[in-house]
Amino acid sequence: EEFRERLRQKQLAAPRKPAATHPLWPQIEKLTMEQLGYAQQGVEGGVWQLFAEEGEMKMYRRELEEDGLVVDPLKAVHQVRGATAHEMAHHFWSPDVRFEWDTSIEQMTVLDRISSDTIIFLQLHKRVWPTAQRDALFWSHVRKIPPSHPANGEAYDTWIVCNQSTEHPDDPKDGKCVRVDLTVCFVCQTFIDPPVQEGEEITRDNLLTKITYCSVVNPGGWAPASVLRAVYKREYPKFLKRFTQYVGEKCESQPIAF
Ligand code: 18C
Repeated sequence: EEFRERLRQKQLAAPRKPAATHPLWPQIEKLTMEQLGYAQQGVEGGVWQLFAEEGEMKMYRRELEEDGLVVDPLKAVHQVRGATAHEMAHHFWSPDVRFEWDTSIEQMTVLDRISSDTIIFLQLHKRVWPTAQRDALFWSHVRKIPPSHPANGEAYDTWIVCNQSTEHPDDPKDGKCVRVDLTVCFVCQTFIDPPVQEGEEITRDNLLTKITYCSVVNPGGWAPASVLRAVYKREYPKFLKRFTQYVGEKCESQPIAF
């Protein structure tokens, strides 16, 4: 009993530890800032090809193979009304709601809580015929980016979630799956549009959030290029549409969380 209580106290205390003391921290810090810069680069210049478009949502990819495996980098942009960057980022990061919007998942385990903003996930993804089932083990970090030049026309705030494959001692390593290697970032910026007069209250009708989603997923083992590119083309638009609709509906009736 005493042991259990001590364990419980330890688990309760764990999320309060600052992530900065964790050995993964330098990597998390570096990748998060790199990915932010990468997400903020435009898609002009001819390397990105548009493959899906619906309303404000535009998805681009670059055909790329590594050791004979398709790893096509993806960059998607979208704009949605009625929810903030913080609300979007929170729902993308939180394990509590993942099954509400990510339909590519069969199982999800929180392997570790490094801090209140960083979690290590193990996810089992749905199998795609005729290839082996995939899983992913990655850290996921969420943070608010302080404004660099708080000026007119600039974003009200910016949030980022960054996911990257890693290793963990609690990895069951049962070898039943092929492990993918992923780097994903989800960047959101809130704009107050239309703007409000001084002293006037901001409502959900004044919220416009611009989203950029970037990913590079190495399938980790054999998968026919044609199947993979077909899954890619179908699943990414489905994900971003479903996710943004989900957050919009969920937040509609709640007070705005900046
Ligand atoms: O970013 C997303 N979700 C996050 C939280 O879950 C996180 C997860 C990323 C998962 C990356 C993909 C893992 C492999 C998936 C296998 C295929 C499942 C398809 C299911 C179809 C019924 O960052 C949102 C993720 C949206 C997922 C879109 C699917 C991406 C496919 C990309 C190619 C995957 C290569 C390996 C698959 C081999 C099978 C042909």
